[in-house]
Amino acid sequence: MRQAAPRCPVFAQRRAAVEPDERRTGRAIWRPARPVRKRAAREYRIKDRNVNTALSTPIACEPIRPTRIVPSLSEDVARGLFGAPRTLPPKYFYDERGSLLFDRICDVPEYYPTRTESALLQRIAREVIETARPERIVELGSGTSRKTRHLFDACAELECHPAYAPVDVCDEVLVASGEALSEDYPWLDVRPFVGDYTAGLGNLPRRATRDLVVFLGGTIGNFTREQATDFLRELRAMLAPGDTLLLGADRVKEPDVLHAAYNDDAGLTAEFNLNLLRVLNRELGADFDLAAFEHYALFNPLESRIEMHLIAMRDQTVTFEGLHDSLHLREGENILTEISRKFTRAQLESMLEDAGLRVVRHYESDAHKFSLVLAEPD
Ligand code: AVJ
Repeated sequence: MRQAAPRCPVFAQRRAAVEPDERRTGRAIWRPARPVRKRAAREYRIKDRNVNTALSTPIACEPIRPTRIVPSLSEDVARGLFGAPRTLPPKYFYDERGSLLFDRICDVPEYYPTRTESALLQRIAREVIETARPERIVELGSGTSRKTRHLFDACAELECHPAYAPVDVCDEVLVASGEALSEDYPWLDVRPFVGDYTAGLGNLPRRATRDLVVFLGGTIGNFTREQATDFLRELRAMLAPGDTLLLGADRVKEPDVLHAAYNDDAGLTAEFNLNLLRVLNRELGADFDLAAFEHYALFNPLESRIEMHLIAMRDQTVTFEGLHDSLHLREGENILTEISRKFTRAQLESMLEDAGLRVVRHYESDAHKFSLVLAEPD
């Protein structure tokens, strides 16, 4: 049966307030496909097709115990927002509203990564499954598992029937997409884990199975070089001989293309960025005035990364119910809310090799826009 607790561990509360921010721009930037009410999590699966809830298999999420202490939101704020440079971890974007916004970003014409990776995955899925021959597919940051369906399609064709262990911070999304997957792939045994995978990799239950671990979307680019290496080493440590890793990563390309992808005309990325302040207002009783900030994303060629900022448009003081200090921001000050690193083929391979992972196959999309690398423990 569905478990009562825990819900989204990152967010104590959730709000399904998905409304266009008309005030800032004078026009509706975006709208949900249909009204999002209490059952907003259902939207994830209804989005693609209609399924009969009554017939769906109940999905339970198993919490993963963190292997190390994860800072709370107020600790991250105290350290990141009050320090220099001002910064916050990008995981806080993904409350329910932020997850829905990200889903919509994936559909804007300028945001190429999701589309490109999905097409590439579709093309190579059979070969990946034939090579990895997985008994279990573990997916880190599975979200709605939309792209992963290409792997399941290939599994079905090849009559290879692995179990599926998606890992995500949001239990609603895991349950909703797990139910939809169980209906579409009746052979698929879906066993979700809920928790922060950057803190709990070591506690993912091991099984005597041949695992294919997938980490898609280019999220590895959100980590600094040091964080990425630490993370991949930890990942390497959980792989046994015979296991494989499929890693998706975005590639360096013309700055114009990168710039457009993080500055879409519809303003969704701006909304997504500003959503972070809504999260702080809600979770920490802060009083950020969203109209006093502007989204600013640029490609920094020296670091080969997109940097996403929120810029204060005027001097201001922000108070937090949950914190003693007030935050004083000057006009023009910036908060770094996300980095998204873009790799060369060689950088990607040496990053994996430094972590003790041998590249088995390096797949590239057309025009080398995006990479999917299949690797194994060396
Ligand atoms: C989901 C982390 C891969 O870095 O491109 C999209 C998030 N940020 N637009 C990315 C994101 C702004 C995305 N990842």
